[in-house]
Amino acid sequence: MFIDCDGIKLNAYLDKPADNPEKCPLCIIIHGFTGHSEERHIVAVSETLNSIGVATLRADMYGHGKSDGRFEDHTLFKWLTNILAVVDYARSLDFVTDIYMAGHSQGGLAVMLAAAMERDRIKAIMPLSPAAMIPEIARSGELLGLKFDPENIPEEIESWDGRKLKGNYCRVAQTIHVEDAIEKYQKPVLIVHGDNDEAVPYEYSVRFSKMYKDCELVTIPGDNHCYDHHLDMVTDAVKEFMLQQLR
Ligand code: FER
Repeated sequence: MFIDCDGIKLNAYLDKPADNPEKCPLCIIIHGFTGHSEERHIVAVSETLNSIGVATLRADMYGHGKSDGRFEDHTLFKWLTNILAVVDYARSLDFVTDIYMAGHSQGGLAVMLAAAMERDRIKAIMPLSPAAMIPEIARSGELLGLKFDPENIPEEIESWDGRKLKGNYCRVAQTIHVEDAIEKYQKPVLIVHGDNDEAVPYEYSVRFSKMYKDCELVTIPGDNHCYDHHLDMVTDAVKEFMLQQLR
């Protein structure tokens, strides 16, 4: 299934709870940088939500998974425009009651930013190991562990997997102020983060979680960026938080 975003086709997966209720809430789920909607941790979160009566809408973002666009051309602005289109699509579905959002890493950051824009429509959010430090490190002249002059942005940055990322990614990231988005979104937030994360340091979630008005931080002890050790603890945290919201 595809969701149109101004002529860009976004590959998406809509999954309803097994008993196929007439009406139910829906949670949008967004993958991370270089990721996609069929990753193990994304599917696990989706299946957990389906098991407690919540439909899910997993969408591949611009330049990722089976969506249109080239990886090297993706920016946070494009992802945010994508998420606005995904929310509009979710709102157009007759069976949907309340809408929630979850996102992993760069998808977690994108969800934090989009939730501020859609604060009247999104009932709660779950940023998982959110890469919320990207804008500030981009301003200081660092991305993907590579250092550069923040006033003379390189044409290209090489990603972990050897793929190139254009400088526009950095130009966009430098303009974003996560603190403003955090202040704007005053509804419930669950942040989940492994304290041995090799890609996004856990300490950022300690800091950002304190800035939200209503945020719970669940720490996954010893776990890494994609929860290779305790994915069950991640899905338990998601389940418990969502059951609280549904009460
Ligand atoms: C970075 C650190 C983490 C970065 C991106 C990420 C583009 C995103 C990780 C993810 O989404 O899994 O420096 O720069």
